[in-house]
Amino acid sequence: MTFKNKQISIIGMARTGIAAANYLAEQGARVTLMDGKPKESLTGVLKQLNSRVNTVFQSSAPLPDADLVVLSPGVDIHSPDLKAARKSGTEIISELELAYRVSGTPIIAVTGTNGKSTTTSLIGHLLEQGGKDVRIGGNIGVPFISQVQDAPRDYRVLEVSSFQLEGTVEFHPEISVILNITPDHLDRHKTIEHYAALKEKIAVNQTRDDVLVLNQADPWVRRIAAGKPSQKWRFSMSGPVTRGCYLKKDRILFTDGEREETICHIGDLNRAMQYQVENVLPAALVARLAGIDTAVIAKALPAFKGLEHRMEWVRSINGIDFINDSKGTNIGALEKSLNSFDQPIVLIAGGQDKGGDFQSLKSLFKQKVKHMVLIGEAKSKIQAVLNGSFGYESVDDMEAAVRGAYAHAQPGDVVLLSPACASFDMFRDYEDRGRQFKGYVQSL
Ligand code: UMA
Repeated sequence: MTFKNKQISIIGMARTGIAAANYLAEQGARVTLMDGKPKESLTGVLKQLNSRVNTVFQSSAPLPDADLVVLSPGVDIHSPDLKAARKSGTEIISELELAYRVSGTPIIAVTGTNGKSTTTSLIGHLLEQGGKDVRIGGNIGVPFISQVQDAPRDYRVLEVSSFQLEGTVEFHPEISVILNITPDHLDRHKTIEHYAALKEKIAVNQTRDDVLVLNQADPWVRRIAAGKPSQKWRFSMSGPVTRGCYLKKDRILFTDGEREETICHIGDLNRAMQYQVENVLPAALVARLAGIDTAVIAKALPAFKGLEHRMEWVRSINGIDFINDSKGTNIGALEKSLNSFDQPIVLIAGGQDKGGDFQSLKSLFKQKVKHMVLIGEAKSKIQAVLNGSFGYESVDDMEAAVRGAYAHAQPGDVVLLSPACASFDMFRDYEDRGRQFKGYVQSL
């Protein structure tokens, strides 16, 4: 694929747009990078750009004579700004598609509503421990296009989001993993059907030579897999699979349909990962399918400590465990987190509402949560659901949330920050929220 002298418009002047612009400029394309924001709020960007990249501010509309338009994940492919380009027949693709077209190395791609980053990182870790040469990238924070000139010998392991899949055409992983599909990003995708259809794009170009790893328990994932020609391998937390990885009491097992192997026991895993076995199963399965021996996987798993802000154990005080799950920004994430504990939970939740249906969690709250501390703009929405059915309080900042939660916890309880909401109403981002939580917990 040659980009020399092609007129290419790239929308979104952040991590992805910068990396795509620099790559294409190096390939000899005539690149224009644009952003809806004013220049004053993007001054840091200019220093990072190849001098041949032209910039346009306060506009997300591609140039009228563009040969190709490349979108950052944050740009909606249905934006009115793209109408003219679409009408004139100009190709519009995501950065994921662009990078795929020039990459060449076999791809393992992971999508799903929750657990993508952890599973992607764990697959990378297991493959590396098994002696494979891999690069980890994508939605996890490293734009794929920034890695294409550094080709690993064996695999690229990519986390891919619905935003990135929206603009794919030929994207074709050798191994695709779909973890789960529950409502998220409906402010952009509108319906769960449309959201699921975008997740499905991870598997649509796969052939019978490729592998699709899927969650046996998830109805949306099962629906996507039906009728696909790829080789299906399954994982399950509840009951055996014909071939794949599953949990039997406290053992993680692999079966190829004929022989069964014990990979490890849950107790062998790092504490944070014991709450995230649902991500360990697909990661171990992918590693096995990539040719890593069970003994190597068993040895490598305990060393993986999980990701910051994802069921991260912070500290124990008087037998009360404090867990930071700030990366849990939707209802599905909170549901999984609550279900990970047998102990009573004091829950800190709330923030910027993403249209989640808290009503669906009401019975789980009653079953698992002894007290709730509500923060952020979604407070009143959650209060309306709780409707006085059990104890809760409303606070204005993280320090008060941590103190309020601690005051209601007893030895043997868990204090869990799992907001089920975005963070932007009170914090810079979910990382800032998680770090503030950890800071106040450490100062108790
Ligand atoms: N912009 C426009 N016009 C628009 C929309 C946005 O100009 O119509 C501009 C904004 O003004 C801003 C820029 O686009 O300056 C932002 O682009 P971006 O949001 O794509 O930001 P990046 O830094 O490139 O980050 C993206 C992913 N962001 C999103 O999906 C929103 C990052 O995922 C990803 O890590 C990164 O690429 C590298 O691949 C973040 C995320 O929240 C973590 N992802 C969602 C999730 O995980 O749930 C999908």
